[in-house]
Amino acid sequence: MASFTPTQPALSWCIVGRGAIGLLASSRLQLAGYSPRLWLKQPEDIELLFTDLQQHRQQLLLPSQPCSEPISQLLIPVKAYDICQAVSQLLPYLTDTAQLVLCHNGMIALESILKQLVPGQGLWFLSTSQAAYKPAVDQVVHSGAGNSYLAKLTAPGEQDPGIIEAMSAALGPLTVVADINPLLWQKLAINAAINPLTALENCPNGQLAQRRYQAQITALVNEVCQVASALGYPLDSNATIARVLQVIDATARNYSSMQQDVQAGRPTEIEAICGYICRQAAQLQIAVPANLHMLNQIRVLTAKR
Ligand code: KPL
Repeated sequence: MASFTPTQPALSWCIVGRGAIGLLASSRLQLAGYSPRLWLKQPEDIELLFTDLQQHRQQLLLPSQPCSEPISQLLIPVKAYDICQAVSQLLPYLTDTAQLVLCHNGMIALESILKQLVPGQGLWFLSTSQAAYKPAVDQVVHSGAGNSYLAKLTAPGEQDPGIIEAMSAALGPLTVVADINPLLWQKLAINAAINPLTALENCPNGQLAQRRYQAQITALVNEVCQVASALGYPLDSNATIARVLQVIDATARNYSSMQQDVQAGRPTEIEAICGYICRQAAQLQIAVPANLHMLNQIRVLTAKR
């Protein structure tokens, strides 16, 4: 079992929560020589069985972040609806030059986070298609090879190369981009097409390759492309549908995060995905019936549970 030894501040990372992507990132960081520490509701060190893409299993010990130590590098791979609370809770522990990396599905109001930071602190966004799941609370499996995109949302700074290197180790292969918005809209289209449908059908992503889902997927994606384009992020419908089908194929045996949330009785990210699309569309006076239908269906399904 790999054990924790305190190292240089540049190698220490605080990771929020115990979600599958956070545990994947923590495991990969530790195996690359970093010192990841978990920020949990109930602080405890976690013994974790990590299975990598080659089915190689390793037992790791992930320590919890001590409240007494300031945090200079923070990865926040939590659900969209938990981010603001997580940031507010961690603010008192952040150094004046702390770097925060958000990583979530859907869209949130970033302004509310930006205005809580002091000028030396940096905010980043990482969008990933790496797939992971937790077969048990103390296990994480890296189940699908994806890639990640990273953008800095605040002004460039001295620590940037270190952050890029760490995030490559955590969730790479990594591409650094200047503007994350076009990628966020593409990811939003993928999540709007796959997540609610798989949650409603209670099926793995691969089932959506069947012909009977084609019309719904096309309608969902067309609407997202229309809204994105109206907001200044041109998104081609055919190319985006092709990308959705690629993701369905590449993650055929995986269950989407929303399917897993619904099955586990957890809140879903529907408000940050179809809800966000509907709100933007309403302001632009664009009709998005397919996304509205998904939003309402998931609301009904989760209210029942
Ligand atoms: O991001 C995903 C999710 O499940 O949230 C996809 C890409 C749909 C993979 O399952």
